[in-house]
Amino acid sequence: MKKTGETPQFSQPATFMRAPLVGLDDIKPGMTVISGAPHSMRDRFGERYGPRGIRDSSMPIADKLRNAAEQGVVDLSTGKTLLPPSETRLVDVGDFNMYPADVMKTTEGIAGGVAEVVGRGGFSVCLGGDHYVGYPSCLGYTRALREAQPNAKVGYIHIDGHLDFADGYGPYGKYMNGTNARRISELDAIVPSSMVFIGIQGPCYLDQVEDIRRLGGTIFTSEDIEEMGPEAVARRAGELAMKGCDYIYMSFDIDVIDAGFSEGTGSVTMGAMTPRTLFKLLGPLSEIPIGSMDLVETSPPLDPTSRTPRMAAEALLKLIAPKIFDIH
Ligand SMILES: [Mn+2]
Repeated sequence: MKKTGETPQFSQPATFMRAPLVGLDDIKPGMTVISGAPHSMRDRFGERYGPRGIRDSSMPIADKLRNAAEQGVVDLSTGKTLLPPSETRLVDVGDFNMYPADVMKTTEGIAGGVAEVVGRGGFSVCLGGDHYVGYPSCLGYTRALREAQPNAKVGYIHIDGHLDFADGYGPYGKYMNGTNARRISELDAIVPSSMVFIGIQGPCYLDQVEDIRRLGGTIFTSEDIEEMGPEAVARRAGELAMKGCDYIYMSFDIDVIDAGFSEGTGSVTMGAMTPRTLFKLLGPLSEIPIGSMDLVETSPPLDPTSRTPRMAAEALLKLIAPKIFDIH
């Protein structure tokens, strides 16, 4: 983002979009704050390398923008020009404390870190890690929010190939990457009837579908997106998630994209959304009042082409562009 001198993309420590690496005390209200939660417990493994991989894959994008910074870049589909602002609105605080053999301690590491970011007025973007990370990230967000506004209500948007609404999962128990949305539904600030699931693909566990419907939540499958169009789904999801709520928390699992495009993820989906459709969905979603978010399940070791972390970086940039660029 900032001009960092003449360095090629493989040079210098990787931060997201070459954002300055800062401490928590440097966060100013309105900043977009990238953090990492390199946690993974099962499946094909490797999601713990997600934060590092996404940061790495964002470097060539940052350099492309840096080289164009004088005049900015233009999005020909919208006619809008993106210009990096004179003072950066994007920072990277590195990774939160992880305890690979103690999931509850890791939970507090992430929740405590996100609460610090949000408490200082930052828009928190926590990079996973497997999808369990979504729960502690949302826990930290609602904790800090409720400290400032004790009655704040939060809706939830879950972009994912899967529902992740199990109460427990075999030997992994209640705190793993299949129970995260359920744990979020139990938080005081969350309004379960304002939980919206987008991009669900393939067979789902019947009890999870029934539980979500019983609570009043909404599910848009990848087929719904094809039929209704991604823009319409995004707008409807924004309305549903804001119903009776002040803000939205967003949890974004990269496995919402078809495995043909991004195989580097723990639980692949076949016949799912294309990147083009996803980007059309993210445009309108970038304009709704999301309070904080996570981006999870990127597993760089499973993708020798690095397409998956690159996809994650580009998708995230699409979502946060209105916050970090001057748009004309
Ligand atoms: Mn998931």
